[in-house]
Amino acid sequence: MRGIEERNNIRAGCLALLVAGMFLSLSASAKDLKVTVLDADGMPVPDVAVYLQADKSVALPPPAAFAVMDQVDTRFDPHFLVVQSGTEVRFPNSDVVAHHVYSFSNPNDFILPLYKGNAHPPVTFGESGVVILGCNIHDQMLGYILVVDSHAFAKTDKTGVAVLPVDDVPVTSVKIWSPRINPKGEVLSQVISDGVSDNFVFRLSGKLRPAHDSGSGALKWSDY
Ligand SMILES: [Cu+2]
Repeated sequence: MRGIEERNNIRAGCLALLVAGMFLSLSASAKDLKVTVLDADGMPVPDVAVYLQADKSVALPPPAAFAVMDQVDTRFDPHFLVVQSGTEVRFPNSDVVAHHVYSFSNPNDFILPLYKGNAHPPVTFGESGVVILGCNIHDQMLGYILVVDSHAFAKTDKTGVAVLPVDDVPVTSVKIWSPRINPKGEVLSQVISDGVSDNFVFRLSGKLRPAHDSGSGALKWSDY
């Protein structure tokens, strides 16, 4: 009897997945905010940070307990991390070789001298801004942490879409950033007005930098 119930549950689950897939584009509830990033040709741009700028007078909910910027195959993994200001970021080195991780990005600069594994305590990033990561041993290693004064953030998926949950925290604008759009850290912004659309589209007019690891033309540490 139990087996039949389980099979029925599995069937119901599969059906739910199918339905969810069919209506994926409509899955954003009325409380969600959908942001689409397109390039100058109208093609979707993945891996763009999208976040809601809260009213400065409002205290944000506390950040997540921690985030992880790993090092795998002599690369930062993920290449690009978004965290709320005040978040502790762990920098494990999962490689066999040692790395010497650092950033010169003021005021979030730091150094983790040559290490493997979890030799160093986490780094807390207290100020918003772009933190450009490098390794003193491997010049090709380049990564980013975007620190935001925001509790609502995501990255666009391969369709160029990010869906952000909207709660009771008053927000004033929606912002985007990617090293492919502006390596130095300037963000693009659209004002959020009361009662307006929950769909925002950023159509980029400028030429995008090639994606990381895409070969010639991609940003390198030496570009900074
Ligand atoms: Cu290294």
